[in-house]
Amino acid sequence: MSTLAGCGGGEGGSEGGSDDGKITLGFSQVGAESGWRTANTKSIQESAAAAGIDLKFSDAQGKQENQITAIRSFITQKVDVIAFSPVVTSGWDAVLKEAKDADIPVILTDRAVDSQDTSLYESFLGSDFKVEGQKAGEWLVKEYEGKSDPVNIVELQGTTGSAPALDRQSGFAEAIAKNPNLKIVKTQTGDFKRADGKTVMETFLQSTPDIDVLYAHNDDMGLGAIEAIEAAGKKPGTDIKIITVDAVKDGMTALADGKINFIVECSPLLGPQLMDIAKKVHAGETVEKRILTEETTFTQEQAKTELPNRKY
Ligand code: GYE
Repeated sequence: MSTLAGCGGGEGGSEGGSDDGKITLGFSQVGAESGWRTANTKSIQESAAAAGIDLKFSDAQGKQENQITAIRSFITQKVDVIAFSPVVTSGWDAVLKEAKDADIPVILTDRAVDSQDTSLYESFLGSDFKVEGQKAGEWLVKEYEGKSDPVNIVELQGTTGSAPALDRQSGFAEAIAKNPNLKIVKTQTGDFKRADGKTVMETFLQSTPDIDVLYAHNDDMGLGAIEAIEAAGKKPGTDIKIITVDAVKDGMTALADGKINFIVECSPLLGPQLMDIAKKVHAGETVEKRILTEETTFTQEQAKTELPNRKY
């Protein structure tokens, strides 16, 4: 495996990678914004090694332009397969067309693109973020069933324009529409980062004294918000109910400790399936256009049981 920093770089290994018989996979990762992402990177790197795939890994540090540069560099290096987790949904058509013209199959991992031409990629492996948002909203609808007081919800959104932020927002909004007492009073991005979750929650707490519920699009932002809530002298999980998405170890610990109330799982362990798909597309086999990962949800009680087994 070779690691390309930042903008992709051009070093590393054999041209095309096929002279040693190994498949070369160029992978452009979003960055290292969350515990989920760290676990996802580890899964991809370990599974590539286990599958005997030569991985060229590039960290885009949260920037689309870095991902485009990395993909172009993979094309120039004539890798066998390109995979990437698109930071935002839009703006990929040109570079995907370049990969197609170079006859290099592309696999979308974790996040979707909004390209109309679906022949620009072979497969899309990852979660259904809309369903995740719905599960979060459905839990809340149940929680407030039969109660008539208004419920003030604040929302910490993921990276603006990213598939998980768009879909977790719309899925949640759809689900809570069943109870008109449930109202989102503030919504703002925290970029999927713990530090941003904390600062945005601080401003929410200052402007809105009567927050009942926080819905955070990932555990990290929820964990940052917990710090802000505690600093404001309130009890997370009790004074303010908290719902998050991901179920990484730190999130599950806060859930078991009663600081989070409900977590919707989103699995970062996409590596083994990705390597499998890469081998198949390289061999010219047809693969499913959409491959969904299986996920569950966790209550505080379930988190206590699950925590000792949690791998990430
Ligand atoms: O939920 C968040 C990460 O795209 C599913 O990105 C992924 C999201 C994940 O930063 O923690």
